[in-house]
Amino acid sequence: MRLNGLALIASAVVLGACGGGGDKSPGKTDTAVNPATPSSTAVTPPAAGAVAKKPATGKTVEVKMIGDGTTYKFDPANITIKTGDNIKWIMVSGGPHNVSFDPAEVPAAAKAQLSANMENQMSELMGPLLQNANEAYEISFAGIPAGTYKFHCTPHLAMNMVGTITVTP
Ligand SMILES: [Cu+2]
Repeated sequence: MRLNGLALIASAVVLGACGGGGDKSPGKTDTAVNPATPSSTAVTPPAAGAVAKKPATGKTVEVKMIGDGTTYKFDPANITIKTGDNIKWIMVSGGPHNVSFDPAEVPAAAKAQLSANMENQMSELMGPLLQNANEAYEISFAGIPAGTYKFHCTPHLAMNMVGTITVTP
C-alpha cells in the first residue's frame, strides 16, 4: 500500500513538471491584448452632479485649536471671511481636535461645495483628527455662498469647542 501511494505521488510530480516546463516562452503574447485597454481606462468620468474642489483665491485666516484639560476652544472662535478665502486650523494643544460642520445646519446650497473643499473627511463634513502640535487643516471657502456656518470639534463638542464662520460676498 505504501509503495503504491508513493508511486502515485511520484508520477504526479513528474507529470506536473512536464506540463509546466515547455509553455512559458511566449510571454509576449500578453501585450497583444493592450489595444483593447485604452477604451476601458477612458470610461471613468466623474459621477453626475459631482462638485470639484475649488482652491482658495483670497487670504488665509489662521485659527488655533487649544485645550488645557479643562477648557477647549478655537481662537478666534468667530471668523469673518469672504467667499474665496481660506481658513487654516492649527493644532496647538489638548488634541486631538478637528473641524466639523453639522450636515443638518449647513444650507443645502453650500453643502456640496463645502464637502468638495474638505479633504480627508472622517464622515460627512467631519474633518480629520489633528493629533500633534502644528498639524494643520485647511478649508477653501471658494464657491461657498455668503452665510453663517457653525463649526465644532467633534472630540470636544461637549466641552463647547465651537466656532462660527461668517462668509460675506
Ligand atoms: Cu478639540
